[in-house]
Amino acid sequence: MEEVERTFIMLKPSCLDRGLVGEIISRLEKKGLKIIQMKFFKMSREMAEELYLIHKGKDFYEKLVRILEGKRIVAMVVEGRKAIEVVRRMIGATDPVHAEPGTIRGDLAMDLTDNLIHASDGVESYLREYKIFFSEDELQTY
Ligand code: 3AN
Repeated sequence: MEEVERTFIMLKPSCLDRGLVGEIISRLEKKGLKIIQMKFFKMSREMAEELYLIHKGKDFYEKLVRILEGKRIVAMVVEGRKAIEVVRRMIGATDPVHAEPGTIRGDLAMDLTDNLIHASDGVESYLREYKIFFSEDELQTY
C-alpha cells in the first residue's frame, strides 16, 4: 500500500472513566486503520512529562500532567495510508468547542484540557512518543 505510516494514540483516563474506549476503537477500525499494538498503562508522572515535553512551562501544563498522573490510559499504535493526518482529522480540533461534529472530540468531549484523546501530530512526534510506551520488538507485525 502507498504512503503507509504509523501513528501513536493515547486514550486519556476520561475515556476509561466514561466507557468510551470501545466507541473510539470502533471508529478507528471502521475507518480502516489497523491496530498494530495496544496496551493499558498506569501513567507515571515521568511518562506524562515526557509525552507533553513541548508544553512544559505553559500555564495549562501542570493541569495536563495531573489529568494523567497515576491514572490508567490506553496506548496504541495504528497503521494506514497517511495515518497521522487521518487520525488528526478524525480527532478534531484541540478545543472540543471548535471540533467539528463527526470528529471524536466534536461528538464526545467538552473539556479543553481533558479532551479524551491524544495523537501524534507528525512523524517526529510519533517516533518520540511511541518509544515512551512500546519497544521496537512489540511493534513487529506477525
Ligand atoms: P492536541 O492534543 O490537539 O495535539 P496540543 O498538542 O496543542 O493539542 O496540546 C496537548 C494537550 O494540551 C491537549 N490535548 C489539551 O489536553 C491540552 N491543551 C492544549 N491547549 C490547551 C489550553 N489552551 N488550555 C488547556 N489545555 C490545553
